[in-house]
Amino acid sequence: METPVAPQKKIIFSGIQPSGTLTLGNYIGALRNFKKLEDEYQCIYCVVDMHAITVRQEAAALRKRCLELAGIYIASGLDPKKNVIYCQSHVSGHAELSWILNCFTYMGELNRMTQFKDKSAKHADNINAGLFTYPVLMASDILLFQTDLVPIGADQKQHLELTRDIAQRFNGVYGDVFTIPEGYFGKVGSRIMSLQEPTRKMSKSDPEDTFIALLDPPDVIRRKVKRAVTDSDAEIRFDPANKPGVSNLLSIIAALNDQTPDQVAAELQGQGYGKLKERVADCVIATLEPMQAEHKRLMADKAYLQGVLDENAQIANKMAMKTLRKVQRKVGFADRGR
Ligand code: ATP
Ligand code: LTN
Repeated sequence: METPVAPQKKIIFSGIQPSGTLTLGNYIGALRNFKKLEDEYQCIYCVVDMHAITVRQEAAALRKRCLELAGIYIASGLDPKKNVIYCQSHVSGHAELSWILNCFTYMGELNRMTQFKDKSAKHADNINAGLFTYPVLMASDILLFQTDLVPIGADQKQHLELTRDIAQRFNGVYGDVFTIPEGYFGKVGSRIMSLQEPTRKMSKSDPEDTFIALLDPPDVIRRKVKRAVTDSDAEIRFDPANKPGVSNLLSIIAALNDQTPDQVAAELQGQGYGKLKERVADCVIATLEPMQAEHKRLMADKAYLQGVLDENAQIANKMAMKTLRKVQRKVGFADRGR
């Protein structure tokens, strides 16, 4: 199994944390876009297990979820012969660059990160330094590969902007070392909301009934959608500020069918919320069922998945080392004898 890296192509990098079962938000906001970019770019997709431990994880469960997430990448249609799919902790360059970039990032910048504020509020008993410097590790992931484009959900925009600031600051001192990356956001669905609290984003580390998991069976999907919070005026209209629940459901259908939420609303004009929810469940199930079948097949062949991760980590490592060595030299670390 050989993953040919095409250096002449522009580079895409993105990562997902193995911090829980992936949600429909992760799929619509990130994963779904990965496949679209597969041919045009050299894509690198990472299982960011080092980011995941900023919140306490059970070791055996985390290990299992890393393999599971690699399986999800492949089951979503990404060809592991074209895309570099690997685990962050297998490439030491992430941690090494992160240390250097920590020294080029200001406390004030990190203090402004909304994800840090949200997560500190959620995990008040464990506000660790890793949670604080999480965005620097993310910047290192991206900059290590001279990434041109980063497909992410809207919640990661602030982290990407910080990445660009750090890169520009570093380049300002040492010359053109890093490529300045751009974000790639889907037109619809870059922020899928919680089914129970539609003013908050759907998140895999929230309670079960707030999200649809990519591996939920059809009856569970129907049940969760049926219980999704809407409103009491019974009009199907896309209006996120005043009708967050209904608008979220419209966005889900729109994203999965490549339509706009207004088009979907027009199609469902005059129908009740029961019909809307039925449409949501049908679309989600039709999208997820084939992926679930493929994922099940892959999970039965752990040796194959392990092989993909091992081989791709070597490729990623080679790519990462080029940037890392250059950065180390620029900042003045001692030369190596050989
Ligand atoms: P956690 O709850 O553990 O913080 P998460 O569900 O937010 O995790 P991540 O692994 O942090 O998921 O995110 C992976 C990718 O999915 C990122 O690009 C992120 O922007 C995107 N994403 C996450 N949640 C949503 C959402 N609700 N809508 C759209 N995109 C999302
Ligand atoms: N921080 C992201 C996950 C992530 C990532 C990255 C995304 C870590 N490293 C590099 C894009 C590029 C998150 O919490 N969703």
